[in-house]
Amino acid sequence: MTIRPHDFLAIDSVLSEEELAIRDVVRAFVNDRVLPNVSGWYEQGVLPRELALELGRLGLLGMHLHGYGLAGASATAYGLTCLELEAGDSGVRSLVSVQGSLAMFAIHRWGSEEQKLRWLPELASGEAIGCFGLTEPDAGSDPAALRTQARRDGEDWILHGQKMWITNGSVADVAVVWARTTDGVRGFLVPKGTRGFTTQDIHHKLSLRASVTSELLLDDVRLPADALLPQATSLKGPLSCLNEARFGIAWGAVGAARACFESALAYSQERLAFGRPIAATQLQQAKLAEIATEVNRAMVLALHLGRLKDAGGLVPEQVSMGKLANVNAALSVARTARQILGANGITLEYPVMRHLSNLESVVTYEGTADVHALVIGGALTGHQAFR
Ligand code: TGC
Ligand code: FAD
Repeated sequence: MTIRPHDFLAIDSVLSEEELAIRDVVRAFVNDRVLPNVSGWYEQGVLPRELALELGRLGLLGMHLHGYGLAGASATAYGLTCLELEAGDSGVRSLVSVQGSLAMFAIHRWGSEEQKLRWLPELASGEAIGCFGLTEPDAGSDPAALRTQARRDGEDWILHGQKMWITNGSVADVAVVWARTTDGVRGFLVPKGTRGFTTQDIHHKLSLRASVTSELLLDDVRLPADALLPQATSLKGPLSCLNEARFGIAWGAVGAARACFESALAYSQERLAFGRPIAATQLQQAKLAEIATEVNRAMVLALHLGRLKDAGGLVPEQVSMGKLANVNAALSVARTARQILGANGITLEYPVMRHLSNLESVVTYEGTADVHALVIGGALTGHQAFR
């Protein structure tokens, strides 16, 4: 067997035909639809809404969930999808993560039958967009400190508070909002246009620019009794959803890293310095060897988590290890790749700086690197060090 630079550890040989087929469909979509446009979207700070419809047509929204017309794909197939989407841009993977793993998963796992029938098919098709409101201005890593309140008024609920940094916020047709009640943290489905519910986009971002990020403002929003997600009765509700999205990020980060590696490898062959390709120098080869190793190691880890999840044996602490390790690896790959590209590496002509910049959001959202280190530390020592 000969070495293939783009698949050094021959990972393709351990993927099933179905997994490879799904991977190839998503890769083709990213090549045709995302890569030719993403630098423009990034510069303008937009992500076209119709992308959700196209992703829906491919069956990628909520693809790992069962029933309600959803694909019921394996966790590994979902992971490969996140990888390929994030090789395009973290913002595109975020759209799919938030839709499928946060909004749809919350409804699928914790919703009533009526809520599932009302929202899941529309969200799967991309005709409706969902968002997930957990973080607040004063409660990020510590969602137990959230202040948004839900109080009863007869049969109705009244929601009051503010959510911050919410992906898809202003474009969402339904927001999953987590709020404090006298019975603990509960989840509510808030449709767009509900009186008292407004959104405001967060501008001037230098990271994840091809993604909508918003504030949600809830000013005594009146909701009927059936807006409550009946099965989620504590913080475990939203945290279980995060677990799903973090799994996708552990894979997605490999895609961002791979794109940076491939860009640096190609550039190193073309760029001449001192009369020869920089790829022929020992220093650049050492860098290429280091980042290729990181990409492959991250892939092996992601695949292992996928196989564990498909076998029903993945626990949140293992997901934390995957998210921590693979996002840190991707950041390191992106930084090294950017240096290989020299001055060209700081422009949008190449994908590397865009990925590097995106990864600063990815390392922060869905639990910061510190939070995941503390989750792992707690599992190792038996001592919780958060509080
Ligand atoms: P703690 O007492 O540990 O847990 C409360 C209850 O939740 C359960 N639990 C989990 N269940 C499933 N998956 C997980 N990962 C879970 N973590 C905890 C736990 O078993 C317990 O259940 P029960 O039955 O005993 O009540 O809670 P804590 O308040 O001490 O907090 C622990 C900590 C710090 C790990 C947690 O708060 C945390 O994960 N903080 C980080 C917050 C975070 O990640 N926010 C992300 C917001 S969404 C987002 O960023 C979207 S980005 C867009 C994109 O994905 O693209
Ligand atoms: P803080 O919690 O204030 O942390 C600040 C620093 O302190 C970090 O370095 C952190 O690691 C550290 N720290 C905190 N606690 C400890 C501790 N106990 N010990 C040591 N260090 C600690 N949220 C949503 O709910 N939905 C979304 O869709 C969503 N999308 C996002 C999109 C983007 C682009 C971004 C950037 C964020 C998004 N978020 C979303 C919010 C994200 O989940 C939070 O930013 C993240 O959880 C961290 O919270 P924070 O920013 O308030 O940081």
